[in-house]
Amino acid sequence: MKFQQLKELFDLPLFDLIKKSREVHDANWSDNEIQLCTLLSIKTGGCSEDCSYCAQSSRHNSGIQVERLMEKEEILKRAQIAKDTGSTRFCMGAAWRGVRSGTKRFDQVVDTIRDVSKLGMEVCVTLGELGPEEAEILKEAGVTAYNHNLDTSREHYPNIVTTHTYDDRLNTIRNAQDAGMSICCGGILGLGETNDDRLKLIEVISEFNPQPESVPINSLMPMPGTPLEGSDPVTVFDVVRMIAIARIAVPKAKVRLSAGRTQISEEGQALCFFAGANSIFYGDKLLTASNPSVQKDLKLISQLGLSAKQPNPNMEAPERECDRELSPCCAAE
Ligand code: SAM
Ligand code: DTB
Ligand code: SF4
Repeated sequence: MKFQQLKELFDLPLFDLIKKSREVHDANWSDNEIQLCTLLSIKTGGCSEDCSYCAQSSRHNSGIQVERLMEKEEILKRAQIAKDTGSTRFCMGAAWRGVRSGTKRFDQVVDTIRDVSKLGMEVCVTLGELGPEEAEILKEAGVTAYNHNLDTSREHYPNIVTTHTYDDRLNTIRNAQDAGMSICCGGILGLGETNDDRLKLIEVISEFNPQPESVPINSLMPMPGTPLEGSDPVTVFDVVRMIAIARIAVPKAKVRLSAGRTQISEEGQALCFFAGANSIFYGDKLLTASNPSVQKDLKLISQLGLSAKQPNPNMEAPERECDRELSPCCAAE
């Protein structure tokens, strides 16, 4: 969707915006289900990149313990626990700039993915930059979706990260899509961005072809020792508005109410679900930061008369729409 259309929606009174997003939600998601995704940091800290929100950058003194790549057996144990507690997606994150085929650590991750994918959950990974070859290998190993966030607008991005560019992020997304993986791509609120930056992010994401399979909406969790530790908190209404806009712009995506839920009341989260969120990170830890407990989330879902989504291990990436002007995917035919 174009920026101007998004802006018109954004400028509506909140209830009018939610009315529209709810209509889109009901037309596409009549099931009242919430997807539960468990995150695991399989390689924590020591990252070369300087993302100013992130506790895992080696450039900040966040005080987190740097850890080596977790062994496959430990990851499999954690994945099984996630499945047993009702998660249908297991997301493994690594604090790396990216991965290269032929390296020991990439082979180890690929071997782990092969086994995790046999457990019957959707498998998501977020490992940083990918080339075409790495993307093919990950797809073949059983990755359902690749998470790679754009986080904010192209214009604001250099104020937040200087060690890689927006185009680097877009190239990775394209490589993952070309290899046939679904894309999970969203952003963070609270990076000092303007409302226009938020809308520009949604404009870019909604114009992917195919559109992303999921759109995580994170609120900055200000991590001690990072440049953004003293940032103003994001309000729940900012989150609701962003979710509603994402729901309208990317109707078939799971819109994930992501980092920052510990700061949102249950009533606030209910409003986020009403506005179009239908997925959460589930489990008391995100990557390094905290998240509501499993018991609390299950109780909230039940109190709202919603239910946890059932597994869908065979999910395939959506087809790319053929648009010769936008994407020359079939120009050679
Ligand atoms: N290194 C990989 C990358 O950058 O894509 C994967 C891990 S990275 C931690 C994944 C995402 O977590 C970031 O793109 C950002 O959206 C989110 N994130 C990281 N730190 C956060 C924080 N303090 N608050 C909210 N979201 C955060
Ligand atoms: C996403 O959009 N949010 C998740 C996941 N994708 C990898 C990560 C949130 C990280 C929150 C801060 C932390 O735990 O360090
Ligand atoms: Fe590294 Fe990813 Fe954190 Fe950036 S967001 S510092 S790339 S782990």
